[in-house]
Amino acid sequence: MFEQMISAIKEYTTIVIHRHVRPDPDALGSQLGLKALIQAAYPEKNVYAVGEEEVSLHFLGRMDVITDDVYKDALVIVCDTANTARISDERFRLGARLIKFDHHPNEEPYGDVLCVDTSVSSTSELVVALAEHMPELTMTKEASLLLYGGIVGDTGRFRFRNTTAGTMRRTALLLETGFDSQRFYRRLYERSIHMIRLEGYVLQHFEVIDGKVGFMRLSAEILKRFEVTANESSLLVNCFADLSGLQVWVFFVEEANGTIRCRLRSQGVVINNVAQAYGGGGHPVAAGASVNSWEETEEMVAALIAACS
Ligand SMILES: [Mn+2]
Repeated sequence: MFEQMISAIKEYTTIVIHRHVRPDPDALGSQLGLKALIQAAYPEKNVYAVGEEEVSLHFLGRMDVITDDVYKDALVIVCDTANTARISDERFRLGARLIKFDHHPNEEPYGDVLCVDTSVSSTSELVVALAEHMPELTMTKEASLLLYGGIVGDTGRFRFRNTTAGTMRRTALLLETGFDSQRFYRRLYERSIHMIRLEGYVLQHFEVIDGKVGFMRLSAEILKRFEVTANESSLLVNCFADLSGLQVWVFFVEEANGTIRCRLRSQGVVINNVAQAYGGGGHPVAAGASVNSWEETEEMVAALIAACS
């Protein structure tokens, strides 16, 4: 399955690598890891990584800024992106040849060459598999950290079902380069003291009804006191999810414009219908809506209690 991709990498002098919008560690890890491997093997080639920047993941690497004419006679590889609508930087169409390189179900088979394998944990793992089939690509410390980051991200630190024996074997190849995995974890999980203090506050003050329905209300005043923005506080939505017996929970955050953002989560009970009743939506077990008053948040909690009974 890698043959066409391998010959394309050998053939083209200019290679532009894309990935999906709002990148996660796997999108950036596979994109920048693949770039590092190709560049190390072929110093004479021009290899670029493009797309919008994600500030919280800057430590993984930064994007290249290129002009449209670079795409002329270029090979374009799109990592970790199931459908064209999610590709960051729509110039991916300007190249001479397009490769889809991904691990998601192949819903939209775009491109001239499709290199899609749903059996791997992540696109970063797929990059390691590619390197196993292409002796020219020797694993480097730099690429290892990036690819390890992607695998860690998509497997939830080797906890999710997608972690296979193959994942562990390929991860071992990365660890053998001796890169600093501790430094990586430190950067990935480091947070400001404001966020840690706010988490302490949330853990002290969230409420639980019948042991099943949890909720937290964060007013603009509290956010101001802890010096955390409404957006940043959304990272705490799962901070009490492991509570024994908890079935559904909702995180209410007052935004700068006075509306209250409601983030609903569930261990299995369908809750997106509750979000829909307030003009929101989402997945069956992770949904969101916005309301205009704290009274409405009480109604929403009542609706969640009803959904659990
Ligand atoms: Mn992925």
